[in-house]
Amino acid sequence: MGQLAKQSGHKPKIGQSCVATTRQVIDVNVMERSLVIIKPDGTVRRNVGARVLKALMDRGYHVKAFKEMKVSESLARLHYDVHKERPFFPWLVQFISSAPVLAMILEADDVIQGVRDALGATFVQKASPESLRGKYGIWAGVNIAHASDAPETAAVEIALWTQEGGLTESENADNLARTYIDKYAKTDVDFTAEIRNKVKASIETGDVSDHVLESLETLFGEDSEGVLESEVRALAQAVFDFIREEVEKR
Ligand code: RTP
Ligand code: MG
Repeated sequence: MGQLAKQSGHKPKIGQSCVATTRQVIDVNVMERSLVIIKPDGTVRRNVGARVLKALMDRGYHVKAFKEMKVSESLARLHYDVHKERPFFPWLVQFISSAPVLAMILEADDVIQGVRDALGATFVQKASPESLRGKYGIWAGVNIAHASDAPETAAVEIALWTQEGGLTESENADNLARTYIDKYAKTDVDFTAEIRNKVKASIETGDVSDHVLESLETLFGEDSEGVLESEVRALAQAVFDFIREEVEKR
């Protein structure tokens, strides 16, 4: 928001101009921003994460901040505070903090709805096959990415991840994201179908043996350059715990 508009407390809509008392017209043509997180199931699988990032950048979004980071339990709890009464909240905190994520601020007109459209429906089995969750998501809420859902939540999330997550705006962020894509989107390694089949079959047959956990560790570890083994294991464990909860519900 323009400086004067900020000082006066007046909140013009995005794209409006604001007439100051001095009759000087201040441009408040600020572009919309969204906080986007490529979740651990995307980040650990390097080629998949890089392809999701590329698909978003190919839509013309500017990357204003970019950071690969581990999410602390406290940041996870604050980020998903809106869901704190839901039964899946403890699992969600475990999942998002299991292994590194890619946190970023994207900027463009209509970026909030645009990213959500690109991701597709929340639950992977309901996401259209062309959407990013439809292409790369694993199952249900193991769904590749988070994206802000409204300008107000975007502002709160950006402030939270800046203050508690150390996400900082930088002139270099767009370049960092492009370097990441160049580094990791080189291969065609994609075990989405294998991981999905494993999860689906385990839920359907009620198989929660150690063998399933070991397979998930192997599959998540196939393309995980630079990710610690303990982080790959923690991600596999989060997905395995999701399977166990689904089996218990049946
Ligand atoms: P996100 O916040 O991650 O962008 O996803 P969203 O807006 O599409 O969905 P939301 O309702 O905000 O849910 C946040 C995340 O919680 C997990 N979830 N699990 N087991 C369940 O019933 C359930 N419901 C939601 C998903 O990981 C979802 O992305
Ligand atoms: Mg949400």
